[in-house]
Amino acid sequence: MKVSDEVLEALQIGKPVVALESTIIAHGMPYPKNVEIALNVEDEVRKEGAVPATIGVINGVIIVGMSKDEIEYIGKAKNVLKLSTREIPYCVALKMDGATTVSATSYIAEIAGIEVFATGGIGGVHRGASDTFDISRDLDELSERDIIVVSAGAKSILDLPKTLEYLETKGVLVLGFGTSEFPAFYTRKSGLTALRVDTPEEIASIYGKKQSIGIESAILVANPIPKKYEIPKDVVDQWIDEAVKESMEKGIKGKKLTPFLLSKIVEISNGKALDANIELVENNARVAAKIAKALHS
Ligand code: PSU
Ligand code: MN
Repeated sequence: MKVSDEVLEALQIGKPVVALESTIIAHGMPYPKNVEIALNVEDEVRKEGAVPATIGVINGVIIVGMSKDEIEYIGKAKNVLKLSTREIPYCVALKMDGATTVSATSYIAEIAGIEVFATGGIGGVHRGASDTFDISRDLDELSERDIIVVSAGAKSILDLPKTLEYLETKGVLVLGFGTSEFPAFYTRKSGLTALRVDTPEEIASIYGKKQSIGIESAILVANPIPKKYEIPKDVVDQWIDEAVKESMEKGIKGKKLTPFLLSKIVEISNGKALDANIELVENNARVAAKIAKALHS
């Protein structure tokens, strides 16, 4: 594992660090916008006084704190594996390139000693999971990692009620940042609930208590997209229903399903979904940096 000098130094002197994933770069958004966004997200973390650590695998080396060139490479390269935790050893042993999902990023971040991780949306229980068994590794991984993950909730490409039930079963605490409603990515509304918190300090305090009580699962901070960038729920529902319908018609399954749906939604929305995605990821990065700072104060 290669930890960048900047991240290593920050961890050693107790400066706040925020982990960032690379699947969002390699499989979540189109090139070259993906690279531009990844670098902007890092800037947002820095502006808040924390150090970004984008995580991924290049030529079999796990990198914590990718450089600009490495981010450009992973955003552009073909044949980048989409890594959930179980595929990390395959990618490393065969010296391949890999982008880390929420599960793999959480695993590597915990080993590196990073406590806060910002992403866009987490994986979850897919619609139709009672037939397909398609439940993202993200959820089980979160139940085993001692980390705070900030996301804008989850997209309704998933079955959101089942996703929240599964998180409860697995013992993952779900906090709503400034809201008692679990947000649904492009839209602040889902009709589902989360426990409300209002400040990064409250989240830091809950994390500290969780550790001293000895509970080892993650805390999922659901941070709604800022109101001015929100897309009305009925509009989002139409895009997603259309994308899900096409995935079923084409028989898209397994690892390919989430990337297919993400790119389909961008296409159907004429890029509006991508603009909203950028805003919410940056917003999550800022909140994650604030939480990381609160942990160190
Ligand atoms: N959901 C999104 N955006 C994403 C992902 C999910 O709205 O970029 C990515 C994340 O990296 C997440 C992964 O960890 O997809 C989940 O993939 P799967 O459903 O195959 O487990
Ligand atoms: Mn899956």
